Amino acid sequence: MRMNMSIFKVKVQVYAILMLAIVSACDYSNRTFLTEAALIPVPVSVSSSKGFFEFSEKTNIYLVNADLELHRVAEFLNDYISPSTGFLLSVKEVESAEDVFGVIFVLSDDSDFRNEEYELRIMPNKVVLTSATHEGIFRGIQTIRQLLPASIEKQTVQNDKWVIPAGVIRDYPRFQYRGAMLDVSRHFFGVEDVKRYIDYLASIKMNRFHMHLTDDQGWRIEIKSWPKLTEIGGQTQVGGGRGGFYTQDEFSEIVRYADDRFIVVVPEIDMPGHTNAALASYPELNPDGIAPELYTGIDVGFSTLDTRNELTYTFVEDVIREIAQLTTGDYLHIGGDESWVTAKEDYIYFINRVQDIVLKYNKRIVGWDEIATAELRPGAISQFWKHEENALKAAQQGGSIIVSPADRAYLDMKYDSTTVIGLSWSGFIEVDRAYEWEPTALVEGFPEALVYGVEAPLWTETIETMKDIEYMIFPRILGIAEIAWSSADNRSWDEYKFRLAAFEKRLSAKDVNFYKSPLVPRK
Ligand code: TNX
Repeated sequence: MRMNMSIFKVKVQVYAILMLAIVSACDYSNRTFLTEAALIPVPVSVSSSKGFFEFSEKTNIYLVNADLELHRVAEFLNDYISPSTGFLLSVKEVESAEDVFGVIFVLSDDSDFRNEEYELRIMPNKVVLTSATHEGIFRGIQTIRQLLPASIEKQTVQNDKWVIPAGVIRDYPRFQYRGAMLDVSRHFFGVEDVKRYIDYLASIKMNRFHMHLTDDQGWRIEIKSWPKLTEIGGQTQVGGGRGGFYTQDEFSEIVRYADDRFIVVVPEIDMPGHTNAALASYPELNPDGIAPELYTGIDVGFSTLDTRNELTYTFVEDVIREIAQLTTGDYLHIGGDESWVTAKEDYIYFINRVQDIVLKYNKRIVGWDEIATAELRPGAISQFWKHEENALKAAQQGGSIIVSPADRAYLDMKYDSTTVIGLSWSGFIEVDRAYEWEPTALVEGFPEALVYGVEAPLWTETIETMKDIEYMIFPRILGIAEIAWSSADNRSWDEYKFRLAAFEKRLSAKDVNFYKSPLVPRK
């Protein structure tokens, strides 16, 4: 009997160990190998070796081939880790990575590196991050940040061991355009909120920030030649609240903040529809000379600029000129969606003329997929959100597309029927649905080479606060970032969901509000 009991005990122990092994095989939180780190987006290649690198207050950051810009980029590592570690790493210039121990950033002239590509070699005595560009170093710093324990995201000093597992990561993006949009018209969000949004994009290696600056409910960017756009058109928002707008100085501050993080701002002036705020500001833009009331509801498709009035083009050119001067990036987004009260031929006439104005100011045209019903000008990019026939029309004209499928990538859609905020016109989008799709396979017959990138839009009819923003974007935006960055064969939901479970600890440590999906296997 005694004998049997002890065999039984041993069996129980063996089962317990086995169970533990199975459970922990799915738990990324205490991983000791680099290949098991819960990185999002998942890198192109990762290999593990023995040991760890440990950060301490004595760790230095060494720069090889330093310039001012590399110094600036290096300080991001301090910015990210100082609050929780209490360390302020000194930054020093050296000739080579050979004889020093610590964190080493190498700006390499190796032409084998693609744009944004980086290599991270982690050894027990040094971490060497190499790239041919400052941008690549910046992306690599995001990886270092994610390799540290989740508590690195806390804003007070933590008593933790700041170790990262040894090995090598080689990494570069799949798509050139990896972005998210924020609608600041339906509800206005101030500069601090926008900066926070930009920080979120930077942390997951996104490089484009699309700002939906104008719509029926509000004009949010100061235009010096047409001041009433914001004086009147910026006064309110959905629900009748205070609204607001960015002065040109504030907008420039946003552009600079994004540039500093290697994120290009894509400004959108939506036209000829979605223009009630402009029409309410200037009676002369209306065919009958009478301004409509400001609008605080959430209907779409009821407003249009007068496409056959020359004053409209004076207005559009003034706006485009000022916006073009304020932005450092290549793009100018002209909207073009849901112009349901513009006659088809007027719409085409308008989009063609506006494209020429954009080109006159040396910007690249971007517009919602409807713009492909007009004659796309060279370099024009159509943003596929809904109409497959428009994506194909763009391709026939040699135009590339950014993919933002409304039933996969729209961050304003409810997760399920119980989600309190959000819309559901394109269905519910659970976290797996936002992750399990392939950008080049959305439209049958669409040439893969013309897919320029991936973007997740956040429309804000029902989104009023930063906490609301966080709840709708997290965690779905992580999946979109991975689709945009990582190679298709490195992705599967069944593996990703465990990385997501680990990543949630980072979001919690950062005090980010997020949707706790029942599909995520947290413990
Ligand atoms: C459609 S997507 C719109 C927006 C709305 C959004 C709400 C697109 C190009 N237009 O005006 O805000 O649906 O989900």
